[in-house]
Amino acid sequence: MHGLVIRNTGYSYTVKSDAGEVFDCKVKGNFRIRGIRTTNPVAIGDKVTFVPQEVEGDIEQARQGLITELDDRKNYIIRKSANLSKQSHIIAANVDMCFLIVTIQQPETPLQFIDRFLASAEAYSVPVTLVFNKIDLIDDTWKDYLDGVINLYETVGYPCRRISATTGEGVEALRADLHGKITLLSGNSGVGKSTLINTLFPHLNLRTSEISDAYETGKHTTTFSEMYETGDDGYVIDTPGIKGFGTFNMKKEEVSHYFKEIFRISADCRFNNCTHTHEPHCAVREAVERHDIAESRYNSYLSMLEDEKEDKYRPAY
Ligand SMILES: Nc1nc2c(ncn2[C@@H]2O[C@H](COP(=O)(O)OP(=O)(O)OP(=O)(O)O)[C@@H](O)[C@H]2O)c(=O)[nH]1
Ligand SMILES: [Mg+2]
Ligand SMILES: [Zn+2]
Repeated sequence: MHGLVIRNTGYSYTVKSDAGEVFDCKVKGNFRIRGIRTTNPVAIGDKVTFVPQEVEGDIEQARQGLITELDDRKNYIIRKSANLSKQSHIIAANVDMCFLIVTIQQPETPLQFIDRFLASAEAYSVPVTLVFNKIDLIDDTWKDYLDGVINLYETVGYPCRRISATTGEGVEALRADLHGKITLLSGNSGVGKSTLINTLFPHLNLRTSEISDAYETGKHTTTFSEMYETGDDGYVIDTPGIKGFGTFNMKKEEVSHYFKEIFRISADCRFNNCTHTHEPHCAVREAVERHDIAESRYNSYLSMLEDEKEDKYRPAY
């Protein structure tokens, strides 16, 4: 049989067959995907072939199956796994677009985290919308900063939205984007991914919890990924919050291709293999000096070049 992985609990996968039946599947013993070492050989959004298993006795038990094959992926979002530095984690496969949920306060999302996520999505040309949540918490001191960050990413070429998942402000405007699409929601823990899904689809009633007072960080409330039908042939994928975003398997010379504005300007560098670090007549560094390229974006770019040198995962991102 053939189906779609709609839930990943870490040790089993829920697969919805093409006929609409749901199976609880394991992955066949030594099943490995081509060359990539991942903590999850099968990811949410994967299309798979599976063999239904007979479960003796208990007819109440969920239907079971064994995943034997994985369809080629249209795309995937991958990051370096937090504790196993040589391993990667596929956040989701075959998505049409991403909402990266970010907050300026409670918790504060580092710009470098945003840039790393954007670059990884760019590798497969997956469109990303930056959804700035918790705007109800923004006071005068933070308003200018929020405006500046939004201006930065809109200038680079990413749509930005301002919402409050709790008051509902701006949320309805997102619904049209979701229409007929598979949308991945990602971001740090506590930014309000599950709350946003609840506001859009109240019947789902997903678990959420307050961020910790002491550290203003999320509590990793969502522990596995799940896809929910939006009722118009679309799905939203809720995922566990991620702390850092180590990039995975990116060639040094590719990194600049994934920063839209750096890539555009690099056409004017004197050397066509310019790494924009030390070379003379580097149009990118000149643009940084003129403030045509934001220093934060350039620093993120440099940090990703460093990633490729180091094996270690650095949790600061
Ligand atoms: N003030 C305010 N609080 C919000 C908003 N959106 C979410 N929250 C609160 O933020 C906390 C965390 O929300 P969650 O939806 O659990 O966050 P999450 O991104 O799903 O977190 P993980 O599942 O841990 O990755 C909850 O207490 C929410 O009520 C918002 O727009 N404004
Ligand atoms: Mg959650
Ligand atoms: Zn250059």
